[in-house]
Amino acid sequence: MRPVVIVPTYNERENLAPLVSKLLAVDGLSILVVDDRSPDGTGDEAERLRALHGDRVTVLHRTAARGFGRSYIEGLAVALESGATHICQMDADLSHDPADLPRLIDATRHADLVIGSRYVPGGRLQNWPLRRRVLSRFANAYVRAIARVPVADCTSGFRCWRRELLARLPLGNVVSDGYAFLVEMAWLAHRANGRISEIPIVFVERRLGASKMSLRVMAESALLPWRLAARPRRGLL
Ligand SMILES: Nc1nc2c(ncn2[C@@H]2O[C@H](COP(=O)(O)OP(=O)(O)OP(=O)(O)O)[C@@H](O)[C@H]2O)c(=O)[nH]1
Ligand SMILES: [Mg+2]
Repeated sequence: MRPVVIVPTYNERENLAPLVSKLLAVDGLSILVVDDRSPDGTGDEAERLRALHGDRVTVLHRTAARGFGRSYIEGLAVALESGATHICQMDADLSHDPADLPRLIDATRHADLVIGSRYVPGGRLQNWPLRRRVLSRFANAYVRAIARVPVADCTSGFRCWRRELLARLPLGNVVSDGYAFLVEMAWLAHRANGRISEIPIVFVERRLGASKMSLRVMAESALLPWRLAARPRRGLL
């Protein structure tokens, strides 16, 4: 087994070292940081950690237009190319607990995509303001109703893929970038008849750094389910 975790970063300088040290405690896990030329020097910090920890840490410095989804598309290609058997995704801001990764990876024994979910029994949100809770709940209900993705938490960025499913998705056709990227990937997994399962996680609000949530991100998320619902079956999968 060769698991890799992809961590996109934009201005996460203070979060990266504690995150990487917790990830290194997960047996056999490799770490791929995808930084978008963060102005706060996260890229340099990632290089420092790579030098310190050697071949378990890889850093991708993007130069094209910045984007959460764009970063993942590049990271997923690199991870597949490297021969990873299990490809995990998580945020850098310590909202996702690295200690949950073995559970996520293990659950791929019975699924092609495992989602760390805040909205299945046992899942929870910690320290999220009411405004974010309502928005997130609404977003999930909206996506399920329109795009028909059978997932309780389709905007969760804590995931583990079996490489076989990921390798047959048309990653080059993915159109979205923010939260919508996570929805689009879950939708693709479902359309490809992938087995999707959710396991409960506790999501903790970031303590350091700033959120990248914006009006543009929300507008894109509002539009995407309609685009997915209208997407013809032929040609894309
Ligand atoms: N490479 C890259 N990473 C990004 C970009 N935008 C966000 N990220 C990273 O994606 C992850 C999730 O972004 P967050 O800002 O934490 O978004 P969020 O979790 O919805 O917001 P908060 O709950 O407020 O933290 C974090 O690791 C960010 O650093 C980007 O444009 N490029
Ligand atoms: Mg966050």
